[in-house]
Amino acid sequence: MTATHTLLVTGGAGFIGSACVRYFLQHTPWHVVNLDALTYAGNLHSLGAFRDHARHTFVHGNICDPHCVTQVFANFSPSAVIHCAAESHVDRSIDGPAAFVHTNVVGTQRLLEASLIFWRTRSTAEQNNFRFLHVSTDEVYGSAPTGTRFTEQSPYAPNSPYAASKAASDHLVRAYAQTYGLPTIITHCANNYGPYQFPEKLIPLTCLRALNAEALPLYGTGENIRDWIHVEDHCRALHRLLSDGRIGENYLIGTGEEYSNLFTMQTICQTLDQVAPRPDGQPHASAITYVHDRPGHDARYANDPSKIQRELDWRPQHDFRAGLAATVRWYVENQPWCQSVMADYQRERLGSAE
Ligand code: NAD
Ligand code: TDX
Repeated sequence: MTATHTLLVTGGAGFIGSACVRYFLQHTPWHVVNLDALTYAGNLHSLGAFRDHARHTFVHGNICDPHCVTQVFANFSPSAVIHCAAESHVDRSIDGPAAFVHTNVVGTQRLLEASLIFWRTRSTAEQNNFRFLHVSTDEVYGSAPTGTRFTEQSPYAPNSPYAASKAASDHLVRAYAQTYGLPTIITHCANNYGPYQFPEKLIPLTCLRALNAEALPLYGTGENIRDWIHVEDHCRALHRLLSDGRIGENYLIGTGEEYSNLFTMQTICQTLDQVAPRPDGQPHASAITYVHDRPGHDARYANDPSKIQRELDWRPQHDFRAGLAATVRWYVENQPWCQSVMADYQRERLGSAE
C-alpha cells in the first residue's frame, strides 16, 4: 500500500485498536480512519498525541449500524480494514452474553456487508489490493492440552460466550470470502499486554488493585497458563499480514512465552515492590488471594506461530519479563489515564456467575 492508501481501524479507541492507530500513523504514510462507538472500553485518551495527528480521522459510530458503516466506506474509500471492534472481556461475557452476540457477531456481519458492497464498486486492481483483516483470538480453540500447541488446523472449541461469539464472527468472515470473494485474512492472537489496556484485564487490574492496597484476586488454582504477546508485536504482525499475508488464510500470532497466572501476578508484584512499595512494608505478593474460579476457565492457551514466522518472517521483539516490567511501570506512572477510563468500573469481580 502506498501513501494514498486509507486504512479503516474499527475499535481504534480500545487497547489493541489504539495501538494499531498509533503504530500505523508512526510506521506508514497512510491515512487512518478510526471507527469506534466509545463503549466503556473505548477512550480517545488512549491515542495520546496521535488523536490530533493530521492523518487520523475519528468517527464516532457503531459497527452494528448499517447506515453508519456504509457511510464510512462511502466517505473514506478505505483500501484495507483492520477489524478490532468487539466486546472483549471473558468475564463480562459470562455476566451478559447478549451484548457479545450483538457486537461481535451482528456487528461483524454488518461490517462485512458494507465492505462487500463497497468492494464491488471498485476497479479490479483496487479489488485485488483490498484486505479485510479480522482480528480474532486463540480462545476460539478452547484449551490446549499440555504438550500441544494450537495450529491453524486446530478444531474450533470455544468455551466462553466471548470465545463463541468470536468463533461465530470468524465463520462469517470465512463465509464472505468463500461465497462472495471478499479478500479476507483472519488472525488468532495470544493474550496481549502493554499500555492502555482497560483495567478489568489481569495485568492492569493487578497493578491498580495493588496500588490501592486491595486484595489481588487469583482465579482457581492460579495454574492456568496464558501465552503473552506485547501489543506492539501484535501490531507489527498485522502490518506484515496486510502487506504480504495470503488472502483467505488464518494466521496464529503468539510468542511461546507461556506463564501461569500465579507467576505473572508474582512478577508484577516484584516490579511494584521496586517502583511503588507498599506503605506497610509488606511485599505486594502478600495480597494475592485465591478466589473461586471463572466458570468454563480455559486451562491453557499456547499458539504455534510457525506459519507467520515462516511465510512473513515475523518475530516478536519484546521479551515478556522486560515488557511486563515496563508495562507495570506505565500503569504506575499513568494514573490519570487509569482514572479517566474507570468511570463506571471500580475494579470489582466480574463473571463469577454467582
Ligand atoms: P477492547 O475492549 O480494549 O476495545 C474494544 C474497542 O471496540 C473499544 O474501543 C470499544 O469502544 C469498541 N467497540 C465495542 N463495540 C463497538 C461497536 N459496536 N462499534 C464500534 N466500536 C465498538 O478490546 P481489545 O483488547 O483491544 O481487543 C480488540 C480485538 O482484539 C477484539 O476483537 C478481541 O477479540 C481481539 N483480541 C484481543 C486480545 C487481547 O488480549 N486483548 C487477544 C486476541 C484477540
Ligand atoms: O482478576 C483476575 N484474576 C485472574 O486470575 C482476572 C481479571 C483474570 N484472572 C485470570 C483469568 C485468565 O486465566 O487471568 C487470566 C487472564 O485473564 P484476562 O485478562 O481476563 O484474559 P483472558 O480471559 O485470558 O482473555 C484475554 O486474552 C484473549 C482477552 O481478554 C481476550 O479478549 C483475548 O481474546
